[in-house]
Amino acid sequence: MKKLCIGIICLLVLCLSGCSRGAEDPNIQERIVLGFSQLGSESEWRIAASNDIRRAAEEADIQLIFDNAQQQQFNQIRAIRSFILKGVDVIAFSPIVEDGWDNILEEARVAGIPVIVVDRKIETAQEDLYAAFIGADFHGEGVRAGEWMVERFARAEGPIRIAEISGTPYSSPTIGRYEGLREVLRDYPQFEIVISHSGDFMRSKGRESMEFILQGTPDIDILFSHNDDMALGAIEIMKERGIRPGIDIAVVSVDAQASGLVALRQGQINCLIECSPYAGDLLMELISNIVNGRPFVTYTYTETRVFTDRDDFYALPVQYRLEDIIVAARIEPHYTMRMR
Ligand code: GYE
Repeated sequence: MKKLCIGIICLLVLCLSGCSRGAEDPNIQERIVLGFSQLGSESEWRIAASNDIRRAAEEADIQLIFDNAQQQQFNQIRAIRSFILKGVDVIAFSPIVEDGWDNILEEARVAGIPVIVVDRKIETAQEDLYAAFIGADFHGEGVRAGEWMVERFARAEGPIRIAEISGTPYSSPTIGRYEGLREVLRDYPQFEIVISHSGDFMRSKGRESMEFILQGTPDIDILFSHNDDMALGAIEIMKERGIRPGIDIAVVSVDAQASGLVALRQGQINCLIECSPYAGDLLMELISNIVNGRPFVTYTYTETRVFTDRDDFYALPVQYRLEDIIVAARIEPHYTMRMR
């Protein structure tokens, strides 16, 4: 009993001294608490993005409360509300669709919690409902896809028939990529977008979309897929039907994740527009600036490169580690030896 009492007293003393130290000494920073609402885990890109945020938070010593909304906007709203109730220092989220965020963001504002929009954009009449945005230029990605088509098919006789597998309806990457492509092709009437079907950014639905496209739309020259996963699903269907992806139908896709790069290497994808999921470090830096009252950049766009089947595979940027690509392609180890 005596030992227990001493133990409790020691614990109390420790607690009190810890609390007062933190409160009195301005040099001792409490850990920043970040509530992050991820929209789901639909694609290789998304998994890379979630992992990158976890890694970056740990390295920046930021406490992360991570929620996966499983592709449902109401789950995201519920998660953001729970972050507000917990009194986190900052909230970040990747919105599944563009609209419908005003009310919950107003709740965050009332609670005095800054919000950062990551990856996808939102549509709001009140831009000041969020502090900053980090993500890619989706419209620019669509433009680059169109530019590649124009260049590669420069000498082809029209009509050049394009099938599009788009991403999640009403999401900003879908809208941006859709519009960017059309903006370029407007000046080249020999290109015709003959069908556009949503595959929701998922491989399984990419398969379904391609099946649907092939059933009713003959003579496709180019497939434009809004992400790699759907392109890979579509490629499976093409092969099952005896169509050679990358030869009979040119394939252009966005993301340039490991399995996409493998398909590019294998000649099944002809052009990949990069969309980087690695925004974790930028996000943590932004958070630290915002929470500590330092100046910060309100709109940050990640870089976009274009990789084509005519590029040197070994000249890939450092973040695409050869090991990851090999794992994604399930290439036998002896093949690894021959690659370099
Ligand atoms: O292209 C796709 C993912 O929002 C940029 O979402 C992201 C997109 C990405 O599911 O693969």
